Amino acid sequence: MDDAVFPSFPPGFVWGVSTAAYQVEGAVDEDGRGKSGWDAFAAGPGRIRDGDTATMACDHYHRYPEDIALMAELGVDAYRFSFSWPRIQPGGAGPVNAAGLAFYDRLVDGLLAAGITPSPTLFHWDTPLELEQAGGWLNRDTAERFADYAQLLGAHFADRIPRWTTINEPVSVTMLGYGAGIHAPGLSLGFDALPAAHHLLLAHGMGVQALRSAGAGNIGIANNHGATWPASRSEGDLQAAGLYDAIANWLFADPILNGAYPEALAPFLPAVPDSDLPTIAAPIDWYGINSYNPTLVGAPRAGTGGQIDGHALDASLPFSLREVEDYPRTDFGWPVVPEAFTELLLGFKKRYGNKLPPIYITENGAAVNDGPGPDGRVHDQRRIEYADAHLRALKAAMDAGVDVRGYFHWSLLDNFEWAAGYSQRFGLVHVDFATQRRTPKDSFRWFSELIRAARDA
Ligand code: GBH
Repeated sequence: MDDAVFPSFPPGFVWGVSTAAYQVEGAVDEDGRGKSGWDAFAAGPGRIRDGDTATMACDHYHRYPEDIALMAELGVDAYRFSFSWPRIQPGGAGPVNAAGLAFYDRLVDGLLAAGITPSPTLFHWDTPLELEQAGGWLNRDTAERFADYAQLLGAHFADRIPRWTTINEPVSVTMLGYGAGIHAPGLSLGFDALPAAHHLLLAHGMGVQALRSAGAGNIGIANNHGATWPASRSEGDLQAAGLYDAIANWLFADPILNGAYPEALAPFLPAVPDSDLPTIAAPIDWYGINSYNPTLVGAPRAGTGGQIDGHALDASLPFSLREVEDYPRTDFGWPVVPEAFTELLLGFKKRYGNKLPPIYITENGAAVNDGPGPDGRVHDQRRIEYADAHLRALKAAMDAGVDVRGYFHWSLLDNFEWAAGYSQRFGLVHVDFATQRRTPKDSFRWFSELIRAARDA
């Protein structure tokens, strides 16, 4: 912890850690799990750094008791994991796969026995392959299938699960999966990916309704957000940054919190039935924000759309992503800008006012790739600095009136970082992927002390 006294958080503030099924479970061929679009995508050549796959990942499917014990030692109140849809419904529809569901029974019961609140997400990107092959999120039917899946999980777990998240980051699925071809299913449709955004939002709203009808409550979504900074005050840069901001942030928040799409996107959005908007705006109990860094955006440049994590973007886009300069960077190259986190949260309060439900930070963290040193310990000081600064920035926003109820660090474990494979480590716990040995890092001890101090305060 920093020398400065750590700010106090309100009593009952929820401290947690996050993971996602495809990134940690492994066991992709066990107990009747169906394939997901990510299995197919990762198997293709050149998709994942070093040709990595999630076949084994952290073997959380078998090692969850050890991982629950680590969380108990860490002292978190809650664990945000995700259900694997193809484990529950192998083809994305129809009857439940009992053996797959039984894994989550064991996980949920183990968490409850350890005094940790299960806080699952229904969908964190592992679309059942059969649905993907039928068009995936470009196909409206996928939202209907998602509602069935939500209903089934709600009915099974309502009495044991007190906090639910529908979907993780529709923006990343839309932009990285269908827009830029960096994630599954690997389509590069540019603006033609926007129907996927609508169907993901529709699935969220239908999922909220299905969960409630099944008796489940305390429901939110986890949306990725980051401040958008224009590259300069020039007209062209301001305009491009405004458009990017509308797409990356408000496209995914306005329909949920405000019942309408941003005006600026009208020229790009598909025609949709009027009745979809009230469904998307189905009342939620809280709003989840995943946030890592701000993005610098400028007018298009000849020949380049800029890049995301080393992947080139299409030069025909009406904006180009630039590098935020003059700040430290994580090992992933992402800028470390805590004040942009405060700015983002204040921006939400300003944009939605009283319509903004309580917020949970459902993800925040940093890729810091240090491994065990000669002393066997992992001195990931830069992760501690990142988390410390972002928690202070969060507290600053709370002091300015933003109602934030909890913070989930991404992640408990080093894990399968999508297109970056195992090259980027976000865990409080180091994982040696050859042996599956877990080593709590210095940040684990830091976070654990912080949680205990916050609780005693
Ligand atoms: C989260 O994604 C994921 O939920 C999690 O699974 C992942 O491991 C973690 O963060 C760390 O990466 O989407 O085109 O508008 C955050 C990934 C990537 C989301 C960049 C926002 C911005 C560009 N972020 N993305 S775009």
